Amino acid sequence: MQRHAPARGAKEARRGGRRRFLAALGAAGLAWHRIGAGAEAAKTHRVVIQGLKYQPETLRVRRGDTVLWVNDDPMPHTVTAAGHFDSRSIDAGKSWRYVARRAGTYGYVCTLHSTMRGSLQVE
Ligand SMILES: [Cu+2]
Repeated sequence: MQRHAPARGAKEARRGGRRRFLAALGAAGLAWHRIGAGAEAAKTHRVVIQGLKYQPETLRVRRGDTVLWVNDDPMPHTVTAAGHFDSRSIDAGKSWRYVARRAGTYGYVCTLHSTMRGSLQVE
């Protein structure tokens, strides 16, 4: 039993250290949030689907940003870049979000309406 006392002490010390580490991490996170509020913070971009068109047709985002396609048409559409991303059917009034993780230019189409084309540029 006596052997457990120092062990518990060490464990508590470790726990204390961990608490301090987490507190430091929290402070750093807050600082980062403040600095990043302008240029670096991930953004959400909106593309409205209306009148059989993606608006805007071409969108440029940064890696980590989210793109939200909102279907304002009375029929379903898709956002499909073969081999990269595919919303599948987005019903009227619904939306689909995609987090752009890889840099590149991705042309996409609506598989239900061949005239609908858009482009997502990820930097
Ligand atoms: Cu469509």
